Order: sequence, then C-alpha cells, then structure tokens
Amino acid sequence: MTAEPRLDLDDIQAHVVPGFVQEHQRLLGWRLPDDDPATAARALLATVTGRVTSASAGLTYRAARQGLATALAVSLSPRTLLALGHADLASIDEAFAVGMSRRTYLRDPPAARWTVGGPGREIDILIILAGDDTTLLDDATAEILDSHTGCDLVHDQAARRLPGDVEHFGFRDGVSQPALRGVIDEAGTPLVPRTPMPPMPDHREYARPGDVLVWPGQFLFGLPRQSETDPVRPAAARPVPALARNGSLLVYRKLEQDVPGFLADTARMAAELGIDPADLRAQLVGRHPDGRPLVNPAATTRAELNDFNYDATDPDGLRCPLSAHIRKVNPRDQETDKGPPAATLTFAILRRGITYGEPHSPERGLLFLCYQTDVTQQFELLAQRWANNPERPRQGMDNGMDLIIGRTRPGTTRRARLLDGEVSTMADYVHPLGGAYLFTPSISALRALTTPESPHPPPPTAR
Ligand code: N7H
Repeated sequence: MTAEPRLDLDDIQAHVVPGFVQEHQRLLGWRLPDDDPATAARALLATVTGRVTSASAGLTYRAARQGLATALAVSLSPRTLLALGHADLASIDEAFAVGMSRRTYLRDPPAARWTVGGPGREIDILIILAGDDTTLLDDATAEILDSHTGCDLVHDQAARRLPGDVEHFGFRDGVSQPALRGVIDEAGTPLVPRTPMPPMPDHREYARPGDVLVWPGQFLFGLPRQSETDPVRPAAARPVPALARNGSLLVYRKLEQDVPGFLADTARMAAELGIDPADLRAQLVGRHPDGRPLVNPAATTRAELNDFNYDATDPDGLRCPLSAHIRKVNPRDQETDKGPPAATLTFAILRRGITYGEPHSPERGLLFLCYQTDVTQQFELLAQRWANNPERPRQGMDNGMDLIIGRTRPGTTRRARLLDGEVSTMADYVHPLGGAYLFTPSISALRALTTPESPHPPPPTAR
C-alpha cells in the first residue's frame, strides 16, 4: 500500500481544508486598476496576507470553536497572477485561464447580465471573511474596506448559514464530502480519522462508512492524485510550478433560488403524478429534507446519512431516481460514461457553499463554492456533462436531467424520470448570477507573490 503524503496544514488555506464552519461570511471582490495593477494588488494583499487562516487554525477552531476572531481566505484571478509576474500560474488550468464567463456550455446568462463578475467588474482578488461573532466580523471587514489600496470593490456579499444547515429549498446540505487521504504528523496521524472497516464490495476505501477516501491531489496542487482505474491507488501529481504546491482552484457562483417557483412547479408536477409534493421534491434531490437518502430512509445518525451506495441496493433507480441531483453529480459505486467507479473519484469536489439571503426574501440562494485542481474535469463535468445530459452518467439508460441545477436552452423543456412517472418543466429554479474561477494559493506562495523581489527575479537581459 502506498504511504499517504504528509499535508502541510500551516501552509494550506483553511477555506480549502477543512472549510469554514462559522455562521456568517462576507465575500469582498476587488478589481485591479488598469493603471499599475501590480502595485494595487500588492497593497491589498499586504493588508491581508498575515491574516490568512491556515488549515491547522481552521481545524482547531472547528474542534473547539475558539482561537479565531475571524477566519480569512484569499483567492486570485489569472489577471492578478499576470500582474504579479506569474504567467505560469495564470495558465495553470485551461478553464481558469479562460474564465467562467467564456464557458458558454455552462448555459449561464450572458455575462453582461451578471451581477457578480460581469464586464468591467471581474473579480481579481476575492477575500472571504468568516466569523461567529458579527461585531468582530464587521470590524475585520471594515479594516479591509478602509485600506486605500487602489483596488475597486466590485462585489460585497454577506452570507449566513440557515439553522440546521439547510439550503433555501429546505434540504439539509453539507452531508457528503470526499475524505482527503494524507497524514498530519511524523507519527502518521491521518487528517480524517479512520474507522476500521472490512473491505467493501465496491473495492473503495472509506474513512468511515460512506465517507470515501480520495487522494489529496484532486484538491491540492503538488500532491498525489487519484488513479482513474484503481479506487485506492494514487496517480502522479499534476505537473505544476513549485509555487502552486498546496494551492487549489476555486469555483465561485452566486446561484439565486426561486423558492416560490420551485414549490409551485413541483406541486403541479406532483398533482399530475398523483403524489405528495414533498415526496416529489425528495425524488428530485435524492434525499429527504432531513438528509435521509432515498436509498436508505432508515438512516438516523449523522454517519448513517452518508453510508450508502447504489449498485447493490438500487442499480436502476427504483428507490432513488437516476435523475436525482445527488445521483447525477455523484453516481458513487456505479459505472458511468467516463469509466469504472474509480474514475468517479477523480471528479470529486470539496463543496464549501453557504446560503445567502433571508428566508422569504426574493433575493436568496446559495453561494456555491468548491475546490479542485482541474475545473473542467471536476466542477464542469458534474455541472454540465452529467447534470444537463439525460444520457449520462449511466450509459445506455434514460437518466433524465437534474431538475435542481441542470439548465436547458430558453424555450426548451427539461424532464426527469421519477419513481412514479416522467415529469417535465420549462422553468429553472436556480438562476446563476455570475461569479469567477480563481486560484487559492498556499500561504507561503501568497507571501512570495506579494514580495516584489522574490521568488522569480526577471531573466537577465540578453546582450
Ligand atoms: Fe448540490 N439541493 O438543495 O438540492 N446538493 N445543490 N450542487 N451537490 C447536495 O449530500 C443543491 C450544486 C453537489 O456526494 C445536497 O451533502 C442546491 C452545484 C454534490 O452524494 C443538496 C444547489 C453542484 C453533492 C443539494 C446545488 C452541486 C451535492 C445533499 C443550487 C456542482 C454531493 C446534501 C442552488 C457540481 C452528492 C449532501 C453526493 C449535494 C442541493 C448546487 C454538486 C440538498 C439547491 C452547482 C457533488
């Protein structure tokens, strides 16, 4: 068995691993001026670099809820990396280099209509602050807003977790996450505690029942990635510049949720099928509102909520429809158009989303945030290739579309095959309002990037 790599928790940003748990967040998006962007970028980064929260501080806070007044994360656009003299990092990933607004196959509204990151308001530096105490969070935010750096504030978004960690459609979120492989000390203590388990029929390994282990290079540059054919073995790290090590790629999308539209349209579909609307909504998600999966509704404990697979219990979608959101974006132990179940582990993402807006307000939804090291093969594959396509992820079967996040072209119909029959709609319940693809550097890289004379002196001029 290959040894798992040591993870440098003092270098990795806490928003990547283990994620922020605080109740409140504030996202500040800045645009660099065209005139001397490097000076402005360095000035803004100088005010926050010393305050970036490490994974070790994040883990301590998660365990004890003390030790941090506010947590902070920083992410950068390709334009910022170019301004700082790092073309190599700016082109580290194709989708990131091109930018979210050019990824037309996501079927987003034209960027001119975006409220986040539209033309002239693209986010070059994203600062995410988090806190349980709103006064401390406001103070930390004000300090950054008051610093005069020459950068323009183009996005200022508050977010708050809803009680019970539900999202605005009323479903519990944040249940299923991949468990990172890796150790955190000389003694070989794993980052994610392991529960001894017998070998599983799907040949995958779990930190505890349901929480499948994934090699950390899927989420952090410079570390071993997941093999596409063997669920337990690593593949070589993606070749990247040294400064990318322990960094990650962030997908940020502001997704507005039309809750009245969702409730009315799902009630209509339920009436057509003669079933309870709550039952129909659970079939669209793949879980009940309290998080119980449709394939194991007897689950009660937090651990049991994620302890399920599909191949043995429900291969053809007779208990949980193939079109259910969680099944479209994670078919778990089932073969897909991309190959054996091992391949599915390479598409995993670390979800760090948080709800925004008050219940009953028309402006509410999810700030969808996720980390990976390949935006095309991870976020985009799930959100477009699988969610939007009835022929995937199961080959040769009618999967239907993911009616929660899937999108069709205007004027066309989306349909899903549920347990009691087929449903279709012309409505979208989730409206993308914009966002950005960003690079979230390690803490040491952030320091190096903001120091003008290091780490890459300009090449000597030819004589
Ligand atoms: Fe989804 N929802 O309320 O229906 N999501 N999601 N998501 N999502 C999940 O299992 C939701 C979105 C994933 O491993 C749950 O933790 C909503 C995007 C993945 O079994 C619920 C929105 C993408 C999983 C929701 C939204 C994903 C997942 C169950 C938008 C991009 C894990 C809770 C407003 C690819 C699946 C849980 C697994 C779970 C909802 C967006 C992906 C309730 C409302 C854009 C990978």
